[in-house]
Amino acid sequence: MSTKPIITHLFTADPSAHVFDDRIYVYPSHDRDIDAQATDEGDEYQMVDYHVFSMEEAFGPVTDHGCVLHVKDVPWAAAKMWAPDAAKKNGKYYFYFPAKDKDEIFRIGVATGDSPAGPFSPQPRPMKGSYSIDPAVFVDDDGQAYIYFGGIWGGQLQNWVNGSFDPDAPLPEGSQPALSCKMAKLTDDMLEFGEELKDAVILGPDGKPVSAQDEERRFFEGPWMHKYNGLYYFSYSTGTTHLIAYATSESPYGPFTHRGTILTPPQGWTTHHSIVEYKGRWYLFYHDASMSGGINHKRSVKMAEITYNADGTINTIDP
Ligand code: FUB
Repeated sequence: MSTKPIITHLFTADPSAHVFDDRIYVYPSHDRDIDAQATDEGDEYQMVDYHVFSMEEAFGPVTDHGCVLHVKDVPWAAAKMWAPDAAKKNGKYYFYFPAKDKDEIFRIGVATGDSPAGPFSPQPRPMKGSYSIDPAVFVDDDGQAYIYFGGIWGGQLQNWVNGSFDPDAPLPEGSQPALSCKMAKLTDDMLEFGEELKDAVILGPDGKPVSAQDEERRFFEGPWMHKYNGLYYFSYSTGTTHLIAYATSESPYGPFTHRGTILTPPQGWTTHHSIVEYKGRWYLFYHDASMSGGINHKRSVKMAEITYNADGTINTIDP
């Protein structure tokens, strides 16, 4: 496993990796090299644009394709261009990103392009009914695309439990069921939710939805979906316990049974990942704050190979 950042000329985080046209493309957040005060709302993460990166060989040289989208080009967005993702359908590329709108509410936008390396042109409005952060789009073998998204605390997921934005909504506590990541099919044109949003429920060892106090298993932010041997793997950050955990299901809708930890805490507060298959091997992309000496909002993307056991469990990586 490599312990070095794969991108060293910029600070980058939240890497979403995909194989398009026989190359690995990485769609990360672009952390800024600025001084900023950390808050529970994540006010230190003041990103304004995105770059796309690609590589021909795992752990090989990385090409920076430059800035592919800037907040000033998105009519509805004002700030905090956080963790993005990308997808391909019918030869077109779709770039999904969260940003705060002019009322300081997170929404999810889509931008489209003809190349996986961008640039991407944003839709004039965010996805209808979208909120919170960290979109992850999974295209199943039959071509149907699904979006998973959400993040608690600064990601505002807790502010939407009654269908509209409530700035004072409390988080569930103790033995109450934890908040779930949201998910839905996408429309055929990939631009909107194709059905009512649903909960991606995670079940604990007792077969019941995990509770808010189960901070080693409950969803915090940074969802990802991949399929291995016909099984759907839903993985995510546990936030306060800094793990990348995973849970599996026979269906992209879940419920997902918690199976373990993919990545133990890296340096820095946040942890965020993606998983991709390339040339028959599976890779984890993640970030840490080692290149900045531990500054939480100056992170760097890394990669590692992951391996599966015969029972479908993933061997834990200790960064
Ligand atoms: O990069 C900003 C936020 O930090 C992301 O949206 C979260 O997943 C966390 O990594």
